[in-house]
Amino acid sequence: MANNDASKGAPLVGVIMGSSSDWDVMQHAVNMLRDFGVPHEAQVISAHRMPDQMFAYAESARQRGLRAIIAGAGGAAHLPGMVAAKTIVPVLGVPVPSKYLRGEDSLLSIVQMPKGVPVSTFAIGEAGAANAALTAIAILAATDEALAQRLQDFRAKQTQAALDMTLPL
Ligand code: RP5
Repeated sequence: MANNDASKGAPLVGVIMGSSSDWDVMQHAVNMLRDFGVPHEAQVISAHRMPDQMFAYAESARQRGLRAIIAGAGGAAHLPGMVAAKTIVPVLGVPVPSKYLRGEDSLLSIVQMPKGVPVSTFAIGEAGAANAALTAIAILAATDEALAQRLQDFRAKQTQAALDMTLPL
């Protein structure tokens, strides 16, 4: 079941993940999109447990107006690659930490796409999820000046925070 941020119109970014257990990580993407006021949707789509729904989601994504898909998965993380195989909407892959290999398996599963069907791959865990959202925002900002300004302001705030840092000398 999709959770839409419906107050802001039709979703421009889809956030999908292989399990509700991925939410701890993937919420960082959703929170970032919400902070920037980007219309988005979020839902569980498991590549190996709901392959038909995964294909339907990917096949309809462009027509529904999605401009980017953030896909998070752990372990043998085939969700981002299989979604990318079925749509030309940019897919941003987030490796979710796994129980035994701590996400190195997820990272390699997502990043090693064969030539021709790219998945832009991010860091393992919450930094990756947040940065995937920032990249989706940057994609949208190319044609949305107000959003571009909010992204510039976000960067400026980070710069100021770093400038204000002191060391306990
Ligand atoms: C993957 O398997 C999911 O993306 C998740 O990271 C992992 C474990 O899923 P659950 O067993 O917690 O549902 O499909």
